[in-house]
Amino acid sequence: VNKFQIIESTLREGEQFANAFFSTEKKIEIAKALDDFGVDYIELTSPVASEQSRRDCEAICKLGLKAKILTHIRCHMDDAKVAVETGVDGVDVVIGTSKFLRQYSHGKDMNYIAKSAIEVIEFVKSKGLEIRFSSEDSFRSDIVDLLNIYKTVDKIGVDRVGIADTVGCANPRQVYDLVRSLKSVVSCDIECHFHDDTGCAIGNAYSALEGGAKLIDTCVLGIGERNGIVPLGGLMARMIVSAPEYVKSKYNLKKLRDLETLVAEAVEVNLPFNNPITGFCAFTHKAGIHAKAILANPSTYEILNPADFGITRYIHFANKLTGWNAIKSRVEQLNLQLTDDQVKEVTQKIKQMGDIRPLGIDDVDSVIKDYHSAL
Ligand code: HCA
Ligand code: CU
Repeated sequence: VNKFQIIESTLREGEQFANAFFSTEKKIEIAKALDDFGVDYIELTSPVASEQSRRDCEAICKLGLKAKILTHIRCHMDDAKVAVETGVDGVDVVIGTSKFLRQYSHGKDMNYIAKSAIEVIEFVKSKGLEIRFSSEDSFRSDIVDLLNIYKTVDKIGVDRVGIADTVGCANPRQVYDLVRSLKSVVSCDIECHFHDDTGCAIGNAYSALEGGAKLIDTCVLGIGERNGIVPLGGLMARMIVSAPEYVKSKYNLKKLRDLETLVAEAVEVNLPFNNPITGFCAFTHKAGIHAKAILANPSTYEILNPADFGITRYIHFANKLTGWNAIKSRVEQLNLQLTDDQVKEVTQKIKQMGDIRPLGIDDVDSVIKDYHSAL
């Protein structure tokens, strides 16, 4: 779990998000922001997808970023020949192995898949580039077929093999089991790609790392095909708890909010209210009992420290669930002097008002000030 790496796919999987349309300038801006954040790899849309995709791929390769640049292609020599000319550091190759994809998508059998995989891998390696081989829809593929093809590509020297939960059907236990089985038959690194159709993407990513995978595919805000994949920020939240020193030293966490805002604006969505770390209320404490404990020691009700992400916590005191400790802290912020008994009395007035209607900060402040000046 400790030394995981990130393959950031906002500029590949993320382009498959319903709302995504990235201009060349926007892609460059996002690539630079991802690089500043410290992701290990940036994966780009296939250069054969469109003429613009090819030019953008070349342009991003020329930026001289610290992150390694990958492109993502079908397991086909036509694609591979174009990919190796773009200037990328490596190529991610994928082919469907489930019965669905073999029947309704490319119509090829496992022998054909193995043959074309070997041809493409040997070609990309001969150009001195990194190469990953992945099976699409791995969790609905025959396990014997899967392990055989991975064994074959491992023998000819791929850098990584990938598992993809293309339809988001997998659960954490299945992920753990598949990664363990795969680990017992290959010696290369294992990368995992999880869609979030059933809400398991981050949990699955964590299970994969526990099982011995090394790399996780992410997108900023989790954007991607349908409802997307593992979100970069959510994975950071999970991993800073599990491997705090590694995550804090490796990733520029204070840039997360700007990075998410950049992508949210580019694809015209809001930051989700319940987003880990950057959701508007992610560090807002409301109930009186919580507020009291947070004021005494934030760890009582916080597993993440907002300061690690350059964010401040907020004690929500303008509501009927408030308590006198939260109001006392507001009284101090207002620079007023009240005894504890007086604070308790004014708190009752605020709670009564909060039973009748939603309160704003102004409402609470004027109750406090009126009470104070009537003393
Ligand atoms: C798709 C392909 C993919 C590929 C994942 C990978 C998937 O758009 O269907 O290369 O590992 O989810 O299977 O994104
Ligand atoms: Cu995908």
